[in-house]
Amino acid sequence: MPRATTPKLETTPGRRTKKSTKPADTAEPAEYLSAPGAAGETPQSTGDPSRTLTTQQGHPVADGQNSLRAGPRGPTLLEDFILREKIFHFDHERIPERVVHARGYGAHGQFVLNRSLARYTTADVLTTVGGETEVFVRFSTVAGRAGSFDLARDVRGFAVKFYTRQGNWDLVGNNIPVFFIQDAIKFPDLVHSVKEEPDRGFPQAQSAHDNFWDFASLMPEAWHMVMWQMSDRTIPRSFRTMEGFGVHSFRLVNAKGESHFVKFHWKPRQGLQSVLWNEAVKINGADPDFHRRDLWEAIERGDFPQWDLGVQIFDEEMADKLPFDHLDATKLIPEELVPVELVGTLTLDRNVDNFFAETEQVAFCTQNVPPGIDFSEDPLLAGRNFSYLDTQLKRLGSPNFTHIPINAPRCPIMHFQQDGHMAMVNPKGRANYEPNSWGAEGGPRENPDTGHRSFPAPLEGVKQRTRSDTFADHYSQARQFYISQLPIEQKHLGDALVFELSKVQRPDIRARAVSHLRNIDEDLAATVADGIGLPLPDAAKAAKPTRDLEPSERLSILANGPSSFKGRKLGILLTDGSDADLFQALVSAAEKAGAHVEVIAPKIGGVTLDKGDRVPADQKIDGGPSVLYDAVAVLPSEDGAALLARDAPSKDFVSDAFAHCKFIAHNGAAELLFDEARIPQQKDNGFLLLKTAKDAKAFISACADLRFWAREPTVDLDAQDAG
Ligand code: HDE
Repeated sequence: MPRATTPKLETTPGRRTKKSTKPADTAEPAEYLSAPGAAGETPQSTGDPSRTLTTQQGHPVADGQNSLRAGPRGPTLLEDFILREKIFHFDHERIPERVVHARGYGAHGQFVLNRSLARYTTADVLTTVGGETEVFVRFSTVAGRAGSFDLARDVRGFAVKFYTRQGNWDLVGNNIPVFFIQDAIKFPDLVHSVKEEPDRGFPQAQSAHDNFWDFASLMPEAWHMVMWQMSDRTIPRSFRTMEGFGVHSFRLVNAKGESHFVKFHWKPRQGLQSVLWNEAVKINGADPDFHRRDLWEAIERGDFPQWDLGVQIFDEEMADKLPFDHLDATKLIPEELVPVELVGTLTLDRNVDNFFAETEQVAFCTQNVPPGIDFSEDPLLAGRNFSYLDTQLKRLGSPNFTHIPINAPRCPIMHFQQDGHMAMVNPKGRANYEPNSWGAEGGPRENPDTGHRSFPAPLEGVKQRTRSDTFADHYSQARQFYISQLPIEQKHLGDALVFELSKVQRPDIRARAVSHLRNIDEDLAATVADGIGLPLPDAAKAAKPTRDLEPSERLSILANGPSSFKGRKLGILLTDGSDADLFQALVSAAEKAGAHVEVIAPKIGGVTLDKGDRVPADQKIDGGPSVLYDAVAVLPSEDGAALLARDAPSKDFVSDAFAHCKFIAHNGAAELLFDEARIPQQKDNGFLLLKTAKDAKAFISACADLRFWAREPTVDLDAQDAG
């Protein structure tokens, strides 16, 4: 009798901290060789009644391999309810993917408050110090479909659902603190322009096409965000190395009913880090799931990512003094003007049990705020508060989407709403209305002391369709962002604009885009015009002249990087006969620094080191290109190097690591491979020759800088042109 392979049906997902990546039961190949069902055999049967396969209605299934037929070669019978139920359910497996942010990845964790904000708010989640609040976080890209690749140049969503004791709080943010548009009425146009062009259905997950740049070049308000989008912020190394921002101003309301404005920030303890564009393009081919795999693996190995929640709190008086309108979502408040105070820590420590049930069905709504948190009059936020609830009905198909476990509040829920599709939790008792006179049996009542009260902001005005004059400075903060970047980051930003505009077919759109850059930075405009071979156009007409704001260090990625190699991945290329001592020294130095090591070898079965030890490989060379690693070590034996020097993927491995400014540890034998890959004989300081265990330690400490940027001007055509 063959061993069982039937998966166990779990109705309640259990909490797990550490999971094996191997299936619980692994079928022996021999099981698949026997023809299932021949002569009435039931090859998957276990004999264990508690593991019996059933239909959705609970009927035990005797044979799940063969449909009911009139004779072995006759027609299939309509009577086969097991077949029909299975196909019926399969036909309806998909729900509409999100219109934006379709591709995402989620994880569970907790938020712990370290500092009370009771002075400003009554929200329990922000006032109970030491209080632990369960959270679910979903990271996403915006433009691509659910099956697109992770390293698109795109904004990342950073949506957090806090299951607080006063109801769910959804902080639905991005990894960029500003947005493209000021008014919700432009959102469908923005999204249509960046998505696939409607006639041809491409390009997928890319802003590098005519429609996006046509729209952006006609929307001066978009150009602050365009600067962020063209920076390396949109090609993060990992979800773990991104900041998050609530973007809008919200209100905090305290027990006295006083209101302060607040902007929310997430600061990654892992430090900020991005990849290079040329690397991103290659990662998409090598591992389209690069970001989701990274998060999954980090959590599985217990390297739990953490972010600090920061708040910028300011009152109406301060708001009036700011040199721009905080209700305009295309503006940020520089941290030099209003400091970010860190008040709590988010830790992601549990992967999902089921991607669909949790990551796909999670329904964030910006309107979900507990008492003590309220909205500002940001016109974009008002539109969002309508849109998110509306879209959940379309996606999840029922107003009862809060009954789905991932969306259900963890605090008591008492109301008189009832019925509808898939109603799982219905009110008990006779009273389904209020007020009623059924006394204690009559269900819940409102509570003026603890219930949500909107801040009574005095409002007045003429009903009109208009944009405030205080929203009219479109370029000053775009310039501030650009001048806050380090030179290498400014170069990447210019390269990105040249890349994107070179994919635009209409020269007039390219020129109109560059006309905005002249209002941001003349050097940048000249570099980009030159990069796309265009005479410098006139500057775009500005609603308000650009002002010179002070640079802000917090806007740079490189100025806010990590201080160690912790949480990063080192790829070690080995062959048969590689030096066992050097390999061991490198592995222990990396692990001591909290880094993760993968072995890349000519065969997945692994290699035999010089002392006879067998080391299994994590990747075969062509499945583990160097773009998947933060730093690499190339340690072949003499014979192994001769072999690799003839192999194209091995040459790509080292030439890409070189071109992407990675730190490269190597032994003497690797020189042959470097020569064949045309790496200059004169090695820069990003190369470290490993001779002893001590050298391994020095290499890992050098890797804390993540990249050897001084190399970039020597390997990049655009930089050489500019120079
Ligand atoms: Fe969204 N946005 N958005 N958005 N957004 C959605 O909601 C919308 C905006 C953001 O992981 C949709 O459930 C409008 C800003 C994230 O499930 C939809 C406007 C910011 C996610 C929607 C905006 C965001 C969404 C699509 C302009 C950063 C993914 C499916 C008024 C602060 C959440 C869904 C997740 C998702 C509408 C602008 C972030 C259609 C109308 C600004 C992170 O409702």
